[in-house]
Amino acid sequence: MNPRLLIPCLVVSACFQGVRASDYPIRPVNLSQVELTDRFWLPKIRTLQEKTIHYAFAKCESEGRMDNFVTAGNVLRGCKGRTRGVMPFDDTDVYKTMEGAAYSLINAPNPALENYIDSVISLIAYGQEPDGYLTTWRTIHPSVPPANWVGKCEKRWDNLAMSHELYNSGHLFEAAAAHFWATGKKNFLDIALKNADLLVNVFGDSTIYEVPGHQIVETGLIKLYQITGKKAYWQLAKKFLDLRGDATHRNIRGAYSQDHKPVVEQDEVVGHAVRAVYMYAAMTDIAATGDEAYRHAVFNLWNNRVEKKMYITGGLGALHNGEAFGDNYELPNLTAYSETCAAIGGVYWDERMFRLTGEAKYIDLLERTLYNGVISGISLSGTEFFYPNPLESDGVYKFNHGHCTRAHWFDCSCCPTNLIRFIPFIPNLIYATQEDDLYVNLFMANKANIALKSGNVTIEQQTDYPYNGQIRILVEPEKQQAFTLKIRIPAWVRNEIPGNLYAYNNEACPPYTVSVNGKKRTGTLHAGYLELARNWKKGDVVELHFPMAVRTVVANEKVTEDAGKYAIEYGPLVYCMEETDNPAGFDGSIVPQSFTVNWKPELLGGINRITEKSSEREYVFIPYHTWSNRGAGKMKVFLNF
Ligand code: FUB
Ligand code: ZN
Repeated sequence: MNPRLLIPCLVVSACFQGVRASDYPIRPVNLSQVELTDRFWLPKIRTLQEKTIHYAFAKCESEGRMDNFVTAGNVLRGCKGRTRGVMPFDDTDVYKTMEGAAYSLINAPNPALENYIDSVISLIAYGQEPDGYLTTWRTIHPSVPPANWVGKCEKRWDNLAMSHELYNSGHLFEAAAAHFWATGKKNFLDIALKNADLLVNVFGDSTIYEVPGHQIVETGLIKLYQITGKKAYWQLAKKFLDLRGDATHRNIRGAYSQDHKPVVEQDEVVGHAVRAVYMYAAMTDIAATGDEAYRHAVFNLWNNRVEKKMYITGGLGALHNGEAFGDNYELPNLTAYSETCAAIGGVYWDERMFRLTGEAKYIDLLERTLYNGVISGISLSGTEFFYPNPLESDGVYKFNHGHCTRAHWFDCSCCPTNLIRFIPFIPNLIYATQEDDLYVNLFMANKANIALKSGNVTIEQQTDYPYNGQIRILVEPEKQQAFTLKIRIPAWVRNEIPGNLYAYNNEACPPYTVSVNGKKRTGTLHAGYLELARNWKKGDVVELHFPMAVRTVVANEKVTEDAGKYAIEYGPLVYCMEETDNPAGFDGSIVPQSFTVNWKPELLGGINRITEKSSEREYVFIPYHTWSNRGAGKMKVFLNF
């Protein structure tokens, strides 16, 4: 970090508020209430806090992303200047890093980082036009975009398909909302509100019918509405959504832009994958306000995603060409795009679908994506990244934007900064509440203070999940109180995978067990949850045992790419085979006969290594998310029978 950027900080009051109660029936338990102690997740979050955030801010400085705000401010004050960087959305890398840094402050207070963020906020304010407009490259020189593909943007909003002006606004809103929730300070939020008010004035009641080129302004506006209660923000978000596919007012752009028909009629996930999932998340926000047409559409879209277009890792978007979804069942392995940002967007969407419905299947998919297709995007060191996340590598093809292994950064660094934005937010996904129902959605060691209608309760999880399936939940209500603990019994424990695209095909995991204070409990699941309703008292203990077994998985026969192949899973983790562990016999068939699981604390940060000993040789498998931490080489998830 550059000390030149440091300015004195104001007093912090952590006031993480979450969303308005009225939007969704179920509320998340905010990460400010959760103290993580987990052996799997805490080191990842710490690495991000201690290394990745600083690394990304330094990149934003050295590559001119910070300077662009200063140059824009100078131009506004009569100087001349030119944009540094190559993307019209370079501003968003600053915003996304700020968002992750803000979330990180909640559980890891860091005055130096907070001062630094404040100094960046002052730069951003300096580069904002007096009426609230904020896209630095256009302020600096509207006819000189940072890349030729952006095209002419002499007038504001004239070329929304390419200019990324509204994408810049969207990430600004998301980051400013996070910063306000994390710190209680309004300095960043004020910049965002000024920009949002400009958008409302320009697009609100106007006859401009164009839609954002890259969605995210919609969820960003809704977050500002959740903070301020200003309905105009919500209305503009809905207007942007409703305008898609509206052929009466303009030339619609087609399926690539999710603009081929009205969103409420869309039933297939199509086009640019990141834009699509951000849009489906926003549509779910609208559905949560009681709009039946939106509700119907998000169910259809989600079903299409899990039944026809999802990688086993939860990854989304099969094609490099256009960073887009392929046709139904088109899921190549070697050339899979599966962009890290799309997986993160998928998690944001799933979390909303859960809060809309209370159904565990959305968290089942969220978990699959989180443990596989999201964290594959970042190296164990925290400073190397995947943009695409293929399911196979020949060790030669440069799938990762010019690299055949992880890269330190990209000209378009959307994925590294999206990981920064998302990973510190993960503790927000563990629990949720609805009156006196307490959902336990994810399993990681932590202690949380949770407010229920009947009173406050402390929940402590002791577990080594996903290394094993043993979980102890200590329940400490303030007083003896009646509530229902809704424990998600993961799909993998029930020998199921959401959608019918993939299926387990070897011997099932043994049945799970649950006990309360040592007494075995059984019961039918409701929407994927085991419901434990009782008068809870201090010292109550719930013990879960989810037996893990090495499972083989086959894809639906319509996925031609995976015909005659199988993948390996253990608990929530998808496994893969890397050449470095298997220098001989990598390309041959492997008969899945007998697997052994061994805990290897020294390998890849600590993993359960799986071996299969066929008659000829031993094969070694590692968790998919840990591949490519030992240099370039071949890798595959799907193996030949
Ligand atoms: O256009 C902004 C971001 O860059 C997209 O979300 C990514 O897919 C990459 O194209
Ligand atoms: Zn990306």
